Amino acid sequence: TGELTMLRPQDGPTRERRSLGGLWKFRLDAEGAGRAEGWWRSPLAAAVDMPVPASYNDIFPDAAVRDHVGDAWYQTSVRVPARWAGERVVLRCDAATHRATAWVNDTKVAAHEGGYTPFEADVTEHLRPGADNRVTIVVNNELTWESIPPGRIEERPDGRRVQRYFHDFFNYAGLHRPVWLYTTPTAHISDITVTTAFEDTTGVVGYQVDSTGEADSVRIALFDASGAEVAAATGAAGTLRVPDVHPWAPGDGYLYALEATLLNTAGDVIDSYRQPVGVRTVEVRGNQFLINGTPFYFKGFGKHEDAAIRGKGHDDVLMVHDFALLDWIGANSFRTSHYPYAEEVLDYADRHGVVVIDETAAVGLNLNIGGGIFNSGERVSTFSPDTISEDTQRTHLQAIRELVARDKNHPSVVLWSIANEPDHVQPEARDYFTPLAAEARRLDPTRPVAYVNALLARPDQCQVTDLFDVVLLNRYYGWYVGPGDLETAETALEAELRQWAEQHDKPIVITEYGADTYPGLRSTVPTPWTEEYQADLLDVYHRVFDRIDAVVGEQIWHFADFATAPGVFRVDGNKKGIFTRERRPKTAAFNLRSRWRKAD
Ligand code: GCB
Repeated sequence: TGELTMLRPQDGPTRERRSLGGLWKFRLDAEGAGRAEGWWRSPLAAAVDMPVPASYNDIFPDAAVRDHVGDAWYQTSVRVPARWAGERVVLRCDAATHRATAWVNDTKVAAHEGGYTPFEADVTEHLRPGADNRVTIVVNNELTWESIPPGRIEERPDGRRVQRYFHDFFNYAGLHRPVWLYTTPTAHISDITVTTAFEDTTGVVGYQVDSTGEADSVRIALFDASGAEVAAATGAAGTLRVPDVHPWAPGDGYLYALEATLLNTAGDVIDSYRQPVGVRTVEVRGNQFLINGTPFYFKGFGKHEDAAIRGKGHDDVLMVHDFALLDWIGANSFRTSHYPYAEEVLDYADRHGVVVIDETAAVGLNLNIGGGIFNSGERVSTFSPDTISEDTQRTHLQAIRELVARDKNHPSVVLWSIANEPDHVQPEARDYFTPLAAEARRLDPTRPVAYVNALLARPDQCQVTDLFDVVLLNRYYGWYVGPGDLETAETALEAELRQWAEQHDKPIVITEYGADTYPGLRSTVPTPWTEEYQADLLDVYHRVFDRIDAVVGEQIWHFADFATAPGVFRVDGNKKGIFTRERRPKTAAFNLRSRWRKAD
């Protein structure tokens, strides 16, 4: 089909995985010598140990590592079982931020742009089963006008290169997610696409299985959560019907398993893959957001993949804990602000019935936030051949394609967010976003598409809202606008939301609102940065939301405190968390818990 295929590696009767997690050799290469000298050809010299997965930035007490700009080399040596000979072997990297090139032994096998989606390469010809093999990955963290997210590199008089960017989280880099070697048979299943619907109480599961190589037929079986077969079919594409289906629903992460089996003419199994399936529908109707035909109200947070020491490295410990906190506080959803999260996170959301707004890494496409570029007061045109251009748009388009290809089968994902707070006031924004919105819809006609609107654009100023299905708003009345004055915040917020509701017949989700809060700072009178101020500000917003029908969701900024680039607006990072970076609750957490856990 020419589309991207991103089936996750899995173990099974015909497949085997090997995680390459652990300590790799690591070396920074600010001068870019390694590419010229061919560092992949031999054991990496002058290397230190680096854990994978993790960001490399905070592992050492060393500003040169933390603030490094340029290439960083990772290398490991791996032996895989001799029985892998004859199988197709694939190297897969779940994320390398922001781009990478990979070699197996002396051969370059892959290059990929984009820090939060996977890439892989067939390495059958280059990997010697049973012998020692070198796997080398060079990761580059530079952000430019062509990358998503964008950025620019400044040179200091002493020749140092400094990375600047237009988004509010630290530019962590490295191998953030697992790296795998895995096998498939030569003829194998390359992709599966599932769509779901209902006819009364019957679930209708549409499927398409793509495969490569010689195979005679495809057999499909659908199992319920107890392992009982509930439907079966033959053929690479078709429809399964499940009487008395158990729907996937918020709070009820019920999953079926669709097993696809490739068979040869003799009826032998060639390949087999199990795809989890949640049967649910998503629909925008007027100003309502419906899941399974029932109005849904989003309660939750914008999050980050962020923690002390490991940075953006995926960690099951933190993941399970974060989901436990979401449950404790009564949240039913989150947004993957501001990039696609690890697939482990979406799997977990699927299994636990947590609803996800899935976002690309297109953040910071606005050069006029915060008083112009880097608070210089200088007004710049966001969209121009020298800034956000057709080249940026091309990278952005690819980011959307990879997001949808990777996440299309997750029932938890109910909405695509293709950008956070881009410039949507300049008329060029329309030309920029029209093809992007169209491509997202073409790739996935089953989910609504949105972008996140920043506080600078009122409904009559925004150039792009009508291109999208849902209005997502980030608002900071009482914080960036009128800090300390919650009375004005309440009136201004309500007036603006009413304006949105009148001008667009679409559901509105407030995807950001909040206040920086230094834990332990208390006050009897409204004082920004105190725990009371954060709690009071949220109460004000909630009163307003409850008065406006079109508001169908509240996602607070932010779940937990997180690291940012240094700046006078930040105290060792962004402190808008309801939890600290160590996941301790601030005062507002208890207010939220009583609001969100009370019966609807
Ligand atoms: C925003 C951005 C988010 C920032 C937040 C803030 O509008 O979307 O990335 O962290 O504001 O705290 O300033």
